[in-house]
Amino acid sequence: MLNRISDIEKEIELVLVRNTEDLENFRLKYLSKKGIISDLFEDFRNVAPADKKEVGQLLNGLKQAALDKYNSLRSELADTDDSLSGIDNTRPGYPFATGSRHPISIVRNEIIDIFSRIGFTVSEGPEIEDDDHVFTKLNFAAEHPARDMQDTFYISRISAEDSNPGDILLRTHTSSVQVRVMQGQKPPIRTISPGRVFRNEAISARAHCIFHQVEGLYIDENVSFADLRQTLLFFAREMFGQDAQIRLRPSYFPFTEPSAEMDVSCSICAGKGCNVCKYTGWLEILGCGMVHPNVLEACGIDSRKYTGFAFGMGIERQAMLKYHVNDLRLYFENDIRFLEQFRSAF
Ligand code: 2NM
Repeated sequence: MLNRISDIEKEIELVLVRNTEDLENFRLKYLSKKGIISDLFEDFRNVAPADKKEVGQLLNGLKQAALDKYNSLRSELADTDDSLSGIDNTRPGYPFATGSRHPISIVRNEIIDIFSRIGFTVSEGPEIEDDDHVFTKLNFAAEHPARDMQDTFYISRISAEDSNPGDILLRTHTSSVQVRVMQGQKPPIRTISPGRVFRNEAISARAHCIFHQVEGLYIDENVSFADLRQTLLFFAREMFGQDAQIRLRPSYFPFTEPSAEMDVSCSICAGKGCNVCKYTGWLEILGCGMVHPNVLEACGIDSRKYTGFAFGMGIERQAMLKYHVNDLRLYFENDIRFLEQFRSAF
């Protein structure tokens, strides 16, 4: 009897099941009323009284081992067999809560995409810059008001005597990146530089001390104002629709001559006049001009051989026009109720 019990115990340990049928066969063979263990309990009556205690313990142990084995086989099967787990594996999954891109990123990517299609590369540069790349090489006069502490965040100011490379500051525009491109590359140059810029301004619905720009630069032989106009018309139509009209108004920037500001016909009222365009029918979208010969020369480009045009735009402003956002601060607060509204392929 003792040998029989230990043989069965070993046999049970080795049992494997592939499906519910195997599992049921295991139960019938060992644990049912007509099963092996029941039979052993029948035989137990004939065991000599002196041995009853020892055999009884072993027999109870065997029964418990068989029950444990049964339960563990059952739960193993439940992982793969739906009818045992109670889980419906054919049910569609819950959708993942995916995020959405920030509107500034969406619009930046869109601008990059438009200019990439006509041969512009993307260049990047440092946000912490020096006075030379942000102002001096861009034809800003020594006393230009933009250099003032009121407008620019200075990190360290170096005395005028050792002014090379000069003060360290946060760039106020990404033209500094284009200075670096002109210094490092020979024309033809066709590049845009998207990035963050910093200006010491009081925060309001219309101004922020950090914002995003895309500036563009095109330099080659015989580049004309007509090239500038046609390039920016292409941009305006890709960005605001094929019906968009543009107009250029004379303006002034230290780094371009002549300079202009560009308006696009209001896409909301189709030029009829609404509160977005303040009843003018036009929206101001960017500044531009022919690169000043002083800038070309300062960056090592021969201004008798080459000409070029440049332009700059604020991404926040483009996004405001595109999405009818009326307060700049929404872009920086990261309130998900605002951000969740921007679902896009970009
Ligand atoms: C603007 C308007 C006009 C500009 C100029 C240059 C550079 F580096 F080539 F001189 N980059 N960007 C530029 C010209 C920027 O922003 C309103």
